[in-house]
Formats: sequence, C-alpha cells, structure tokens
Amino acid sequence: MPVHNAEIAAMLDQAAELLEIGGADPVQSRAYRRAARAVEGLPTSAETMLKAGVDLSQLPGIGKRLAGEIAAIVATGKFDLLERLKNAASAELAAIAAIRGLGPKRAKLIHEKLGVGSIEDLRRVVSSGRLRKLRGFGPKLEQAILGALDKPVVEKRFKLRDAEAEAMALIDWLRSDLEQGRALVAGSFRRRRESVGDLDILMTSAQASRVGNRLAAYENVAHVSTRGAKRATVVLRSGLRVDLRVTAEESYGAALLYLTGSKAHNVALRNRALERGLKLNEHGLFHGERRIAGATEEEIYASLGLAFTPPELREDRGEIALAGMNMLPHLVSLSDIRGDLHIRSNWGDGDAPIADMVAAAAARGYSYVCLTDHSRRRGFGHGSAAERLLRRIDEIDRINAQSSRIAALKGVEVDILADGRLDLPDKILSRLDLVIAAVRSKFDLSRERQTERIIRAMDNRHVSILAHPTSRLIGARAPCEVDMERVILAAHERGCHLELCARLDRPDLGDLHAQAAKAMGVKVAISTDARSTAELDDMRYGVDQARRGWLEPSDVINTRPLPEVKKLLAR
Ligand code: DGT
Ligand code: CA
Ligand code: CA
Repeated sequence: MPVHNAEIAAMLDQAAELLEIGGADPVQSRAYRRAARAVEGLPTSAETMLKAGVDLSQLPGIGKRLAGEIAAIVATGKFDLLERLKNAASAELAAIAAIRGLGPKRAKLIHEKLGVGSIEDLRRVVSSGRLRKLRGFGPKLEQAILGALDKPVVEKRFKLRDAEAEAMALIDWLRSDLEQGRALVAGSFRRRRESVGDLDILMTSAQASRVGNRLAAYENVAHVSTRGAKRATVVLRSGLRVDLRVTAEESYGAALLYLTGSKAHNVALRNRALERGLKLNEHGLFHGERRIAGATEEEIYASLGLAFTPPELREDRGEIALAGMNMLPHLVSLSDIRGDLHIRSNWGDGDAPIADMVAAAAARGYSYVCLTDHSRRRGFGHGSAAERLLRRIDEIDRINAQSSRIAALKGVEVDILADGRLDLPDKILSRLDLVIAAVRSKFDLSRERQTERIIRAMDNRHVSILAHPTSRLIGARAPCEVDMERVILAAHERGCHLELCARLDRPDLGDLHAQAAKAMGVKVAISTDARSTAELDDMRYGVDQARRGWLEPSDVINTRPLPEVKKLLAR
C-alpha cells in the first residue's frame, strides 16, 4: 500500500512531539518538524521520487539521516523511531502536554520538578498550590489549566457545509483502504442538522483492527484521543471531532440506527421494542437471545411495525406514531425543485452577470429563476436605485428574448424600513414578478415592534415572500426577537409566503419554523440567495432543512411549474 506524504509528515511530527516531551535535544525535534514540512511541500509523492532515483537528502530541510528514515517509511509503512518513542513515552504525559496553555516543554518541566506523570497528579499539584511556585507558572496559567481540566473540550458546533467538506474527504480516505465493507457518516450529520457537534462514522470491515490506524494516519488528524479495535476518536485540525465505530455486517442496520439518533428517537424506539417484549440495542433487535433483525434499518423498523423513517425526521417530534400508521410525510427532495426564486447578479452584490446566472440555473435543470438583487438605498437615493432597477428589468427582458430554455423572472429583495414601510415605491414594485421583503437593519427593536414592523410590511400587497424574518447569522448576530407564530399567522391571513434560505450561514427560517408554517398552511419558497453560480448548488442544504421541517413537495412553491408559481405569487 502506498504511503502518502501526509502520513509521512504526520509520523515525523509525532516523533518530534514525543522527542520534545521526552526531553531530547531540541535540535533533534526541530529537525523532524522541518522535515515534516518539507515532505508536505513535495511536488509529488516521496515514493514516486524515490523510485525515480531522486536523492531526498538534496532537498532543503532533509539531511542524510532523515532521507534514509523517509526511505524506510516508504518501504515499510512504519517509522521505527516513532514506534520506539511511543513505547517509551507515557500516554498520560502526552495528554498533559495537550492541555491548552501547557505544551510539551512545560509538561516535561512539571514532570521533572514535581513528578507529575498523570492528569490526576496535575490536578493535585494545582490544588496544593505547588504548581504556581514553579518559575513561569503564575496564577493565571493555573486558572487556565484548571479551566481546561474541568471542560477539556469547549462545545463548538460546525456548520453542516463545513463538516460535510471534511467528512467527504475523510470518508474517501477510509474507503480507499477498504477491500470490502462500508463507511457512512451517521449522527446529526445524517439527520442533516444545520450544525453538527461531531462526526460519527460507522464502518464495516473484515479487518476491523486496521480501521483505527487508518483513521489515525489521516493527514488532517491533529490528535488521537482513543484508538481501540472497534472504535477510535480523533480530533481533526479544524477542531472537529470524529467518532469512528466498526461493526459487523449483521448488525450494520442496528448500529446505523443507534448512531444516527437522535437520542430521543432511539429511546422512543427502544421503549416501543420493550412494549413488544423485544430488546433493541446497537447490535440488533432481539427476542430473548435470538436476533430477529439488525442488518438493515428497514428490517428493524419493519419488525417494530414502523414505516422506514427518513433520518431528517428522527427527532421524536411525533414521527414514530405516524410511522406506526404508515402516515409519514413524503418529504420534498432536491429533484422536486424546479427553480430558484432568490438569486443575485453583478447588478447587485453578486459576482456574475445576469446571463451567466440564468445559464447556470438552466444547467441545473431549472425551468425558472428569479433575479432579486436588492434595492440599494444607501448612497444612491431613491431616484437612482429605481432607475437602475428599471434598467435591470430591460436586461432581463433581453435575456428572455434570446433563450427560451428557462424563464428569468424579475424580482427584488426590498428592505423593510424600521416602521414597516418598504424601501421602494409601489409604482416600481408593481413592475416586478416577485417582491421579497426582508429585514436587513434595525435588528434591535423590541420583540413587539419588530413583529409589528414585519407584519406591516406584509400588508403591502406587492410583497409575496417574506425572507430572513429572524435575520440569524449563525455565530454572528443573535437572532432578532420576533414572534414567529404571529408572523406566520399574519402571512397566512395575507396570502404571503415564507422563504427558507438555503445558505446555512443564514437559515433564519429554521426547521421548526418551516414545520409551523406547514401546520398553518403557509407555503415556503426554498431559495439560495446565490451570489455566484456555484452557490446555486446550496439548494440541497435548503431542501435538507425543509425535510427536517416535514415539508412535502406541495408545501414548497418552487416545486411547481411556472404558471402555478405565478398564480401563487399573485396576491
Ligand atoms: P451532535 O453531535 O451534538 O450534533 O449530535 P448527535 O446526534 O450526532 O449526537 P452524538 O454525536 O452525541 O451521538 C451520536 C448518536 O449516538 C446520537 O444521535 C444517538 C446515539 N447516542 C448517543 N448517546 C446516546 C445515549 O445515551 N442513548 C441513546 N439511546 N443513544 C445515544
Ligand atoms: Ca455527532
Ligand atoms: Ca459523537
């Protein structure tokens, strides 16, 4: 099996770290780190270079001895020095070095001076006040260490999109080593939550013991927390944690069901099993000692008298009762989507000309798309913003005249002013196919005033869709306080629709709001608000959230053919 440069670099780095902890000459550990960077920077694999007869010691950062060691790694897949260091080093000491604020040098120092060889020792010397007496260890560092000991990992959630990029690359890496068997990401990732706490990967493999090592050798692994025969946990460089489990084929379905969750769904399923005199766990569904199901999720649901429940619904929000009556919603899927009703061009702050955006939408199989560059009041004044909008309308007419593959609609995303009026006059709005109203300023009004403001905007009969009602930017702006129930009810009374924005940095209509909208009979437009042709592909993230909100194709405006969409948009 070929050894990747990233694996070689990881081995060299690990050796450097252990050398440092073990108190070796710093020159030595630095040399390994330098070599690691050099290997990472190679234009092709070290293996290929060696085969071609390249002398690695001629490369900057790699001396004679290191060149020999790298050649040995390429030949055997193993790094002798690292193996020896690993055996010698105490794993506890490495864990101490990993504590934020400590690092290998200090870990070594407290080992030598205070005999600290474990996390428990460390806790003791901190509480007895011995640590702070050491040179360079003030009360501040002591506080930091105590904090780190109490909660080793801060809860940080990752956006689904970011987690997905990491997950796909990692799954490729794991799969490329599988002769047979499967690898899949379960957990909140599979349930398509808009953010995930960690990645839960399930694999089947004939060589279970090899899987953990494979994961540990992944180039983006920063830290290996545990590595056993059937499970391993690592932290990637981004801080994203990965929990890996290996299971046998016959319990794959049970393990997948368990690991997909949610926990609440699992508990409810287990109780349902108990009511039937059965036992459900991650190994299977059992009647006494006999396994009656386990290889697939389908057979487990069926054995419990339930319809297969899509992962997006597994939140214990009533889905189990409906699955028992075979009445689960038929969720909307990406292939149902016929157009995108909210995209931008370089007439606003998008990257691409209208023609390019329209062509890109056509290439995605859409039959319509709506250009909704927003009204830019700031710095322009009403006159020029309106004029510009009229010229944009002409441009869209020209593009429609040139091609009949796809219909380009004329729209605008208009700001809702603080008092609920709109930022463009009705005279202009009446010229458009679609007016989307959005809150883009004054997020700090009281809940009462904010709600009133939004409802007033929907009083305007030109407004067909309300977007960004809570203006939530994950990790940036706190959600603006709005009484969503009243907003949804008001939308219903006025024949207005709600937008579910597919851009996950701004899913202000969350899955629960989508579900509430459906319950009140308000339809939803799933839109990307794309600023570039590539962002049109974000549609699938919007569909994910719509599915989590139980939406069916009939609940979503842009699953319908254009004539129906036009009817829905006309109030
Ligand atoms: P996350 O990572 O916070 O976004 O959410 P999850 O749902 O991925 O949670 P995680 O990673 O802690 O656990 C993965 C799955 O494992 C979870 O969805 C259900 C299952 N699980 C974890 N702990 C328990 C438990 O105590 N009981 C049961 N029945 N299942 C559990
Ligand atoms: Ca998880
Ligand atoms: Ca987990």
